[in-house]
Amino acid sequence: KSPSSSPIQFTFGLWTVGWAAQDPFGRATREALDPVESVHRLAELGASGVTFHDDDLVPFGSSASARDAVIERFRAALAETGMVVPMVTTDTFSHPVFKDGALTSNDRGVRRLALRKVLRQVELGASLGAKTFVMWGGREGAEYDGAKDYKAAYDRFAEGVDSVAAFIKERGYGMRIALEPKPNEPRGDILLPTVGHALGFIATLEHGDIVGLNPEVGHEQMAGLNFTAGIAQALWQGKLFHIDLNGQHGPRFDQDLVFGHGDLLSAFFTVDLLENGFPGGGPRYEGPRHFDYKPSRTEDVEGVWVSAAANMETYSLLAERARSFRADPEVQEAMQSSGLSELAQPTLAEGESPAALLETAGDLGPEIADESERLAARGYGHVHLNQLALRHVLGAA
Ligand code: GLT
Ligand code: MN
Ligand code: MN
Ligand code: MN
Repeated sequence: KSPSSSPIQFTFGLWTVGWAAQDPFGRATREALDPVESVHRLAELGASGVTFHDDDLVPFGSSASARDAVIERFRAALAETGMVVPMVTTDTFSHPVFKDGALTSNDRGVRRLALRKVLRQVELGASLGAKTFVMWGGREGAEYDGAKDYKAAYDRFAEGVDSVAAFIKERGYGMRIALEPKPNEPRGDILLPTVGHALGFIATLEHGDIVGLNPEVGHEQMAGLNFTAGIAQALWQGKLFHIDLNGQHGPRFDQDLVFGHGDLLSAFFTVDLLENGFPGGGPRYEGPRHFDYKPSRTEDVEGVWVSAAANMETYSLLAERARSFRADPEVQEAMQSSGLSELAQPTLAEGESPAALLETAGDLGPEIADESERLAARGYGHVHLNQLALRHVLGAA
């Protein structure tokens, strides 16, 4: 049961354990970590890979030779530990130059600089074997509706993402882009605030075939949305390219808690979907189980590693609970009476047209009232099914 004996592929952003815990009200409570040390410590804890922003690894503004040296040392740590880099991303939000956005800044010079920064990180990611390129538009947005031409902003956002996608294809990197939605923070309102907005946006792109999503638990919950339902739709549309797992207590500032330390039952159903798939089969998530959390400001450096391990332990425990849930005959019976398998059946019969349904299925007058009465009498037993889930989560089944 220990995380290190688990076959599940766990990955962490270097910026997660490496967060020095500065917040808007106070300075850092910990020293910055050496990325090489993070690689070693995470490997010892049982993780299989790390992810990073350009500036997490190579300090912003480094010379070419300094950059090469840092990358060389990092590659050696990867080789020594067997850790992989399945995803990389770009910091287009920290430097003051991005205060009005990166790919959607009102200033064209900023947009061109941002695009260069992103493309250079695509090159580095490809050289390290990354298969996913995350784009989180944290500064793409506004505080005031009058300060942004939203139509032009979406034009520029689409131009930016399509340019990166075209570059990836041209170079033959075989990489896919994963957009990460977030409703607000650091901007008052961020463009592509939710999974749904992002899916709609991707459908308009020229190179949308290699663009999907990197949904984060807390970001959907900040918008009051159901994370499991959101990733389920992304999966259904073949767009769940990557995932950011963490914890959040509903709509408030971004908490980035340990996975499962927010809404535990929601975390259970997320793991159940990721590990066991849809009850009736369908597309599965094959990517790494990636944690994007922040070790709380109260923790010292040892607490950082305790919290990193907690993410993997929680996921593994829930994966085990989700297995026992699906295998329980009582659960299977409850799923049956809930009608889960009936939903897989197409509503129209094979070859039946909507017009034929209208003609043959009977009168819509008094008869539909009787028919509806009969259908409405059914109890679905969804509460019983949910209670069984809760018993499994609590280890009481
Ligand atoms: C930043 C943000 C995260 C994103 C990262 C990728 S950066 O920490 O809060 O949600 O996933 O850019
Ligand atoms: Mn977050
Ligand atoms: Mn994230
Ligand atoms: Mn984050």
